Amino acid sequence: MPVYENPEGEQLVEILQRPSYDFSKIEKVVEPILEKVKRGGDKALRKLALEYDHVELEDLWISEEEFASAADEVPATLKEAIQIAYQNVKKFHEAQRQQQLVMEVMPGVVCSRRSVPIQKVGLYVPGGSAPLFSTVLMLAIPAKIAGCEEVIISSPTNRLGKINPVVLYTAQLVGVSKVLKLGGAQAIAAMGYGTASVPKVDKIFGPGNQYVTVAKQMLAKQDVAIDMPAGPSEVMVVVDKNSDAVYAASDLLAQAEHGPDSQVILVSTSLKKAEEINNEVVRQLAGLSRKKIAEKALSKSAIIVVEGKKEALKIVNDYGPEHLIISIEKAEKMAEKVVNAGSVFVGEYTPESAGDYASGTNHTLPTNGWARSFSGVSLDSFVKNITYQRITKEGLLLLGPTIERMAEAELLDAHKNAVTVRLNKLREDGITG
Ligand code: HSO
Ligand code: ZN
Repeated sequence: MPVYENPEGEQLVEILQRPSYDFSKIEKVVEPILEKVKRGGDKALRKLALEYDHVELEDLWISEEEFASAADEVPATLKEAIQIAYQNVKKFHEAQRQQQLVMEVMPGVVCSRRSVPIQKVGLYVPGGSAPLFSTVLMLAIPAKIAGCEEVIISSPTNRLGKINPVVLYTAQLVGVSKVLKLGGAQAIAAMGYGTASVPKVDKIFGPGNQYVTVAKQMLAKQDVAIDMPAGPSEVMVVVDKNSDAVYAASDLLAQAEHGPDSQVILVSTSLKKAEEINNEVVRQLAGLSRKKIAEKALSKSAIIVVEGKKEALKIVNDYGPEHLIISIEKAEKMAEKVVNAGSVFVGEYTPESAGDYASGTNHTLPTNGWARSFSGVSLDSFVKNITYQRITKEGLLLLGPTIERMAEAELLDAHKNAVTVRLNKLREDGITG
């Protein structure tokens, strides 16, 4: 990894620059797929599955038998691990429930706020080189806790029309029984537009390749919500002269193995430690099964050496990483001052992998600098808050004149009138508050 010592100004901006993509080519591929599904429904979905995934789908949905046999294919030790992760993620997300807010703002003016589940959600779970069954936990658990009425999962099959059994086992564990055998942009289109057999959902969640990402973005411009804008996964690791080089290198590589465009940045307050970690990365890389992928990601990553903690923190907050690992002495102190990051891993014994799988936090996080304004997926992502108000006669007598004055100043007569007609009636009836 290239090492930069105390970079400033334009050089620093350049180092921290994320890759920019020209999605116009992908849009040209995705647009007709969306159109075909919109018009052709289930028939189009079958045709697209044959064309793109080389699979003949009789039924678009996983059957009960397929579910049952999937569980038999998962080793008991993996089942146990998934169950522990399930419990932790469930505990942490259940605690995110919000109390209903009811407040008498003025005498006779009661406002309240109630959180209500988004009724229909579609969760995309990628297949491909590494089927991320952990994503089923991260999306379906909060959906279930929120009480979404319809929760569907879509995941691509192999050429035999089979979805990874661990994905199916996890779906079953979480209580999702509707799993679509679809991948790519057509899966997103199916859930976004709805077909004869696929319900149209209100919000689509989940990671995916560039086709999936673009399809989500295109649908978001129509009448479907999406979880957040997506970009390649990122980690920033902060170390000092006493940090453990083996641990830091392992964290950098855990991120790098995700994909060739993964963003990996080490920020060190010590040049010596930075060099030690750099050598350690090379040593550990040699033994990885996804060495080629990690190598590509590392070639575009960076090591930034800074004067001290203050400078390191500034870089963290300027960059706004999806994952931030603080592996320095008194890590909590720096953690408190972080204002831009998706999820923070505090201390040497807190690898990102813990949050990716099993500690309880969600792993669907904002990338590409969106951590400045977006939160990761949580229970909140699956609910919306409806506000209510109820005003009594006395309340309107009290607040009415304020509303009338404001409406008049905005030159909106009808608004004013909606209050005036009521106040007149109350006065007529001799009600004066
Ligand atoms: N680091 C990924 C999540 C993940 N890692 C799933 C392994 N499996 C994005 O936060
Ligand atoms: Zn990961």
